[in-house]
Amino acid sequence: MKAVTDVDKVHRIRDRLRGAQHVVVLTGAGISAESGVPTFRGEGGLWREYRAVDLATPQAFQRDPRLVWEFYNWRREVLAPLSPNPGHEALVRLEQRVPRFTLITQNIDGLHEKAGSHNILELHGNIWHVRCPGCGTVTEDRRVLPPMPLCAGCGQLLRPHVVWFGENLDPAILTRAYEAVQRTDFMMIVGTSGTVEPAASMGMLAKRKGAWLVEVNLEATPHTSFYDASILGKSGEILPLICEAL
Ligand code: BV8
Ligand code: ZN
Repeated sequence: MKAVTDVDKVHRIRDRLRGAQHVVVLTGAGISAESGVPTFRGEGGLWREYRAVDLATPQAFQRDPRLVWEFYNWRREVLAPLSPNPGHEALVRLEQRVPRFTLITQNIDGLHEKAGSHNILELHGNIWHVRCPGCGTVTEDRRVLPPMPLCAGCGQLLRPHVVWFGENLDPAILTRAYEAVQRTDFMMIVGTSGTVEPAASMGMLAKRKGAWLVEVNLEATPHTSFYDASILGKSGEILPLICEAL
């Protein structure tokens, strides 16, 4: 069992959670790690000799769309058989037990939806969705895609419907995320290294607006010292402890 201090911390967090009116949870790649999904900056962040961040850009797609599609098709293949873990499932229960709940995720793996969460804001898109730059259509397509998938409508090369580095987030989704972050009275930040903007600054924005902040991560992050509580450990173990007996 975790050190006594962590048990006290869990109780303290639970007490806060009981009185919360609008809970916001922000998740990153760490919450999916126990499902077998490689994180972005951990050892899993590598594919062949490439760093994920170097392939997740419009420039990389412009330069070598076949390589970028190979990268995303590999990730879809890795993700397809994977299931949500107890961390995802604990957030589904939490959503049912608090007056208002908003789940903001940086993940594109679709595991929160697969677990049964409802009010999800996918800041960086979804790897199971493809978009045609020509006719703008976005479709969900879970099939194994060809090396260079083309739009059935206009024949243009499709792209993954995800937000690449240097691209703007969907304004509607970002607006809803900021509305939730500025209204929340309890925000939990789970499994993110806090390095990618604009998600990385959302915790501090909530804090400035008076929310109570807790971080769940294997390690400290650049923002840990500003939050009200931090529990170090696996989200698949800690979230069920926090969310049970509410
Ligand atoms: C934007 C989709 C306006 C794709 C992703 C210079 C030029 C251009 C832009 C910038 C620039 N400088 C800064 C920027 C802004 C840039 C940015 O922040 N760059 C960073 C790298 C410095 N941001 C953007 O470009 C964003 N757009 O700002 O638009 C704009 C426009 C033009 C110019 C300027 C600004 C768009 C960012 C979205 C990028 N797309 N994903 C894809 O996935 O293929 S981001 C990608 O990183 C994933 O979504 C991932 O979720 C996300 C963040 O990483 P984390 O989730 O935190 O994952 P990470 O591996 O880092 O950490 C995992 C954590 O979990 C660790 O802390 C670990 O300890 C913990 N953990 C592990 N296991 C567990 C665990 N915790 C608990 N339990 C466990 N079991
Ligand atoms: Zn098209």
